[in-house]
Amino acid sequence: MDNVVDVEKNFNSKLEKNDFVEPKDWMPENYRKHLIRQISQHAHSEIIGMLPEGNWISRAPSLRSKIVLLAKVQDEGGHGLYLYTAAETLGASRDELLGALHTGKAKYSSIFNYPTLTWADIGAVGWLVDGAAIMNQVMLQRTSYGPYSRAMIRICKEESFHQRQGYEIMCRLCFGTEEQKEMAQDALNRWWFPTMMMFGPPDKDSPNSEQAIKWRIKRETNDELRQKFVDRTVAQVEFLGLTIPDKNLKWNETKKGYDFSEPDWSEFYSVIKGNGPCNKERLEARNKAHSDGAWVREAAIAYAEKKKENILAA
Ligand code: BYC
Repeated sequence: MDNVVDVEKNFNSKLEKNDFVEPKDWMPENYRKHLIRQISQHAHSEIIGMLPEGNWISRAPSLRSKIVLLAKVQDEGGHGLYLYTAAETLGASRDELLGALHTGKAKYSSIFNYPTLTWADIGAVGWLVDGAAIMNQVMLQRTSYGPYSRAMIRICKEESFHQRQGYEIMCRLCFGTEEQKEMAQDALNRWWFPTMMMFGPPDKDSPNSEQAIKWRIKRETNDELRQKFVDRTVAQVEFLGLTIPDKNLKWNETKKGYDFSEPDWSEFYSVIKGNGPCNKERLEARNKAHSDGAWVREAAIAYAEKKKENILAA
């Protein structure tokens, strides 16, 4: 058997060479725990993220928009499944992970604790929230853990479609009537700062970033990604003829990027502690969906057992 020094050397050399760490490879216990935390939070975000958008499936303004939204929400469920499966390769069980979500022990993205009040919010979520998610996930395609990276490659392809779905809604509203444009501006006003919070606290207050970068789990920091997001989004806002609700937003020629205001971090910490506008509602809906779906899980297990019996009997 390889000794500890050898396996650790092998692990470090994989990181140096930008090779993937795979489930059967030796890895430090804290690397494994860090990944389970991040991947499972990500999976929870995907399935909780189905709720604010699912809220509008029955009220979408046309058959076309209903079909597109339905497809998007189903994709999010699929993303959750890839990610739970990736976390399972690290030895965490699905029941354990879902248990932590359902009891409120596990975190999921702060953004999904805000309500979707109008159809324009569905546009803003697709455009801004999926846009921010892609910004983060593009770097995660190059994360050091193989199963997470592969899940991300597929997820990113689907997220690009989601971002366009949102931007298309915003275009229709902004080039429609005056009232529609006002609705779009109102949605932008409410979603801008919560979207900025999605990237996590500033680097100086981010306890996990430094180690995550060393292990190449994260390839860019929270602040770097937030800056990239703002720089890319401003032109999209200008095209729509809308205004970003930040009076400090200004092009900075020296840094070749925009200066902008920090979100209210006390609001962020309050939301992730469970005190956002919709935390309670989201957890109740998730718990209900889980218990309502118990018969499906039981039926799937019974079917798999029967199939196994038939194979053994053949
Ligand atoms: N919300 O040290 P930090 C999506 C927590 S959804 C809640 O910087 P890290 C989508 C953080 O967990 C996108 N909690 O942490 C789905 C940590 O707490 P713990 C989801 C947050 O991990 C449907 C503490 O704050 N994407 O795609 O280095 C429809 C300190 O933070 C948040 C992912 O999950 C937050 N916003 O960096 C549409 C991507 N931010 O665990 C779209 C994968 C921070 O120590 N995750 N916290 O108790 C990541 O890249 C990183 O985990 C984060 C945070 C950038 C989110």
